[in-house]
Amino acid sequence: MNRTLAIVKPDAVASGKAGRILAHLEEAGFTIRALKMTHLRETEAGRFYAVHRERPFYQDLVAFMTSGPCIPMILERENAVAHLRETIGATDPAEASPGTVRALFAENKERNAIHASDSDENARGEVAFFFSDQEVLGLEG
Ligand code: 3AN
Repeated sequence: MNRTLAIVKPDAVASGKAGRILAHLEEAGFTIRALKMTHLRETEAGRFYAVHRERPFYQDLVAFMTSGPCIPMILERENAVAHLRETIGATDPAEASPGTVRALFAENKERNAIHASDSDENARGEVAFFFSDQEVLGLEG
């Protein structure tokens, strides 16, 4: 078993899709091990998406991610990172496979309902971004 980080993004929270997305993730075999609702500040969203700083969509992405509350969570299942990427679908919902979270719930390439870590290393960093050592250690039981 291993873990990854997902975020239900502000578009999905604002349009009342968070519950359906969580149900979809559970039906895909993920266990929700930790979850919170938070409203990112500009500096936090900028830090989270620092790898995209030079991209033309960066300012809009930061504005979107700070536009309302989002729901970061730690998800567990075997091969968690790869399975979650498969479960959420392509960045652009128009290209996402039928039945994926983005095909079902995303509005467009930017307002695309959900984030998922893209490697084990990034998953560890992103878990640490949103959850304290105490919250994560508490999971070890
Ligand atoms: P993914 O979320 O599928 O890993 P990334 O890491 O390439 O995609 O992009 C991070 C986020 O930046 C996306 N979830 C999306 O919200 C936004 N984004 C990516 N590409 C574009 C684009 N061409 N136009 C607008 N927003 C984009």
